Amino acid sequence: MPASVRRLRTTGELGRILLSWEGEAYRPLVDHYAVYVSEPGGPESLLGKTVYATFVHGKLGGRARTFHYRVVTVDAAGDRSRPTRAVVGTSAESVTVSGRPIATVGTLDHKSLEFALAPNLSAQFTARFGTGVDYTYGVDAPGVDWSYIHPGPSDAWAGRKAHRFTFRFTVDAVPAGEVWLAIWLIDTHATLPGTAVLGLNGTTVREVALEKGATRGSLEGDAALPGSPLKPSYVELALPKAALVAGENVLTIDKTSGSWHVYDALGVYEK
Ligand SMILES: [Ca+2]
Repeated sequence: MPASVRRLRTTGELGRILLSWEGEAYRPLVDHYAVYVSEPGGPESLLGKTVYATFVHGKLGGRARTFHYRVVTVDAAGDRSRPTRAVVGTSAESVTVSGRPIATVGTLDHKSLEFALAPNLSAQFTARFGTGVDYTYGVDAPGVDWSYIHPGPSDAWAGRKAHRFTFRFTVDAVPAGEVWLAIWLIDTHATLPGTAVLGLNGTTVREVALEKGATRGSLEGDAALPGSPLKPSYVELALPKAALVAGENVLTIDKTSGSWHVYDALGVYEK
């Protein structure tokens, strides 16, 4: 019987729980690790198999969710170890759940389908959005005025330049609480996810390095489908209150390096 893995650990992040463990890969020769999952009090099922000592339980959505995990080692002969003791993991709660929406575009559903040109008409981007996206909350429509795909300077099909997406929203007064930005993506380029510079009313907020995706979101728009290869990722951060104004606020997203990313939704929230 192969040995059970040791030190199974979980790390809760936004929309996902990371698992890692230590195992002896060669004594005996391990074929794969089988990861089992259950919700508290619920039945256990096979979550996935991996040859690595890490596993990502993803696409969990914005709510904080708790799961129990156990790992079984399966060797080359097909023999199975005893399962590890169950380890608990909890994903982080999104500001899209804990906060009050001020202005949003799109729906948080792991799909790009509500946006213009979705799911695969990137070839029309230059004709439709060659000067970038300029979207006013409450006036414009996601299916017409917000492109599903945001190209970067590495994209020959979009002119090899930095493209700006502008999101305008109006508040009667600067909110009392913290104001957060949430950008949910269904996918990015696998090797060149690139960086985006976020700005608010002309002030640079931050440069964000996007996570590597699967290079499929330019062609298909539903990461919620079972077995979808898409790799969603999330950016959530506090906006500087001093840069906010009563009246119209102008948020800008400049894709300054790398290739494209594809949106699931974007929003500004009071936390
Ligand atoms: Ca969506």
